Amino acid sequence: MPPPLHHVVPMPANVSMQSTRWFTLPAEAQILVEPSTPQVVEVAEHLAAVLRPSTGYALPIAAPAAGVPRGSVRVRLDPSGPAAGGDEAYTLDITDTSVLLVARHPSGLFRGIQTLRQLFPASIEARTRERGPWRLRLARIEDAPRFAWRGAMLDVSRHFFDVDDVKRYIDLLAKYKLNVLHLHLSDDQGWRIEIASWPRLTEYGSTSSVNDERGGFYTQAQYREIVAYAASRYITIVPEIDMPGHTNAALASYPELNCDGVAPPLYTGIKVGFSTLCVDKEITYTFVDDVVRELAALTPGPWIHLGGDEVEKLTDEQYARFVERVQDIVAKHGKQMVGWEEITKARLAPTTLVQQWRGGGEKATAAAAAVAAEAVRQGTRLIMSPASRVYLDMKYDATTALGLNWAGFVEVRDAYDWDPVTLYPGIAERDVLGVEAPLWSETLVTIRDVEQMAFPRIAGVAEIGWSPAEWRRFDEFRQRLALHGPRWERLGVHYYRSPQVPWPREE
Ligand code: TNX
Repeated sequence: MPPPLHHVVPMPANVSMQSTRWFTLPAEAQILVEPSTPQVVEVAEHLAAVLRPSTGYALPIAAPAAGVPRGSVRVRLDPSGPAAGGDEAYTLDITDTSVLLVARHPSGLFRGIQTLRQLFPASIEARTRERGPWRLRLARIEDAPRFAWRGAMLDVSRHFFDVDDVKRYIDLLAKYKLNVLHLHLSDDQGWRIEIASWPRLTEYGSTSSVNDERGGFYTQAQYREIVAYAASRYITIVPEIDMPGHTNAALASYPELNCDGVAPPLYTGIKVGFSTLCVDKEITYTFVDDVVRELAALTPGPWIHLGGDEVEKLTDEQYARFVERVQDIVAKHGKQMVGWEEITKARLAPTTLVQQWRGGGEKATAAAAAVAAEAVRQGTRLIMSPASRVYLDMKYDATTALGLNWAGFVEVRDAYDWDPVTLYPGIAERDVLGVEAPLWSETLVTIRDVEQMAFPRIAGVAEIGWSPAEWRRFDEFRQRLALHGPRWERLGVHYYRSPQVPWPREE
């Protein structure tokens, strides 16, 4: 029997008790932090920030005094708590008199408050005072993620999204317990991160975008701000500098990176595969070393993504040698490399991660399976992003205005109804580090466009990453998902009203 919690996405791993009785949040409720360390208080503040505007309650954050006042919400860090499930595991006990959230690590507390907010009525998400009553069904939830990497990728190169847009996306990802945001920071159409040792990358290479609609870049200070914002939501930023292909913006900025020493013009189209760094010149490796060194210094997370996709201008041998050299550069700067699946043509370190992206549906599945098998043979772990399942830039159906369709249409069911381990033969649970939903922005100009493509599909991807495979059924999921429509409306999220989901008319 699947856990019968009808609102929560992703579905919790284990709901060991559920009653028809209610806990009611009283107006004088407190949020008790145990202990009152800065990280626990920060999580409690996140919870208070959700609950205060809609309830109108003061919800002071306090250290527990003698006894637990009725109606308290207790947020407790307990390093001796259950070890199973890793740092993000938590338990949530809702009794008639209190709510108790326990985790070994603050990230578990943060994941737990996402569950708690979803257990309240949708109007809890409003930023205006709402009526209540603010009730929760009595329950005991023991929850932990299936996969360690539950990611989303945002392409800020084809069109640029500013710091506030990225923060908004981070907030939306956090609600669904995603824990990785991969930023695609460079491509043919624009370079988006300040690199002090190569200033023309942004002075010149950031000024273009697809159709010249939206260029720009992050200063290093702005990038740090994004990293810190994500970290406070227990989301790791994985920066990507795509190479050796997808580099026109860099090649246009520095003639010496080109084999013929001539800088091409900036590029505003959407074709792929035509550009490459000059892999036989030493300056190319000086360039990569500088970029990786600066990026590694700005990035606390363990990973640097170096792309590696869709290179048409090199032989396999040239390509493999390049990948092996840049893999060493990433290691030298203390990070682990991530690359798109093409990097399996090279000899990979066991710590390198391979992001599988082609196939997923009928098309090209044999080739995708072969790549996945090669990654496993080399002892590297996989991040699964099969295009015909989780490319959020694919149109939902023939009527979708935004997006592309080279991998087919991707409706809510397609994005949900597959499994990262069984999609291709010969892959075991331990070979898969997780799942990630890329959002390429050739056709997306505003954050509204991004939301329209991401929601609701990304909630399904989040569930694939978090919830036990054995309970997942699309027919049940779509009922639960439907209840998130009213939440997104409260939050001003532009989402696609898929005909596959039984959206409620009014709450
Ligand atoms: C393929 S996926 C690409 C991107 C495009 C995307 C559009 C991958 C590694 N490369 O360059 O933006 O398709 O869907």
